[in-house]
Amino acid sequence: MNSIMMRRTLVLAALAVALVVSALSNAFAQDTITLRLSTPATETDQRSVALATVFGPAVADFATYQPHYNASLVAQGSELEAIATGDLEMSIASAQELATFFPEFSIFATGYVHQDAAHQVRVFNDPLMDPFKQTVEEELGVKLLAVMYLGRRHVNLRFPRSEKNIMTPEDLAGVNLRMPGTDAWQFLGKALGANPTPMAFTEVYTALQTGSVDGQDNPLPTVVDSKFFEVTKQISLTSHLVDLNYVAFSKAVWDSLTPEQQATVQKAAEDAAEAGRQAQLGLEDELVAFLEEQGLEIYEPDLKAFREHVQAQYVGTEFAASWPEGVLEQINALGDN
Ligand code: KDO
Repeated sequence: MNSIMMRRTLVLAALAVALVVSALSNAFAQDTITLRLSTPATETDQRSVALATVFGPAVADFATYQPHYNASLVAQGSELEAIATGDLEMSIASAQELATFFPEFSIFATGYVHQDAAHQVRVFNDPLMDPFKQTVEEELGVKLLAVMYLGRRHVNLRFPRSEKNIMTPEDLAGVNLRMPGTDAWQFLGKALGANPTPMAFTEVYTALQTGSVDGQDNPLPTVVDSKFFEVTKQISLTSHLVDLNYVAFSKAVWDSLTPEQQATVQKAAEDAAEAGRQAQLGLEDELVAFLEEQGLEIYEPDLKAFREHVQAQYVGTEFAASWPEGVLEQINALGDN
């Protein structure tokens, strides 16, 4: 090979190496995306802890997980819209919030439908969920990655049992019960027999302390984590909603990821949801004793009376009318009993 050919071969080889190096450097230099999450939950809430300790590290190669707690970045109930407009990438969404956009989601926010955490997982992973997920992706630009366990919601009041003994829905007549702001929540408050007051989660402690509300409803882990037990006297274990959240993720960001990165994000969300679920379940088992030590009276009401009354309130409502044919039966079939 003469010197000219030799030189040409060397130049082409150098170009090929440069091309590979630049391609590799681009791949590594790909901007790390920032995943801002906004939640009204505290930093110590088990769902927050699970996302920070499981999800964040799992995606760290290509994304920076950036949580904002106590609704410090986006007001509670406005997160989904913020994701849709590109002002947020993640949230711990509720079926009640989704129901403000898509009424059919109220089926997952209906009292006494989900039976327990495992039932929630079976429902979320069942094909019945596909049209719900698809609608949210196509119309809101939000991907629901996993279902999180918030816990069994109970009625938690400022009064001792001697003043207000909550055994049946009739006992809640006239009780000013704080419920989250959306229609599905307010309806649940009424279905329980109470007078619901809409209020953001971050205002609940002060409202209980000052007496501007008579009570609130949240699972035991939340009652402890947000210290509601300091300003309340009793918990009637109504279990009126085995409550859930969804790990909500920006579809636009999802579509910008490689298939490998998408698989990593999906698994990280599922692993975080499972870690948070086990933590919440563990707390629910042990917190009755802790709360009784704090002086709260904790007791089981007439669950049959509550279940029958609450479920009867949904019959014939616009919520029930929005439920796709047969879905409630499919959800019930996925339950244990
Ligand atoms: C609440 O405002 O009572 C609620 O429990 C509603 C849930 O959907 C969820 O928003 C939750 O607050 C927050 O995650 C704080 O725990």
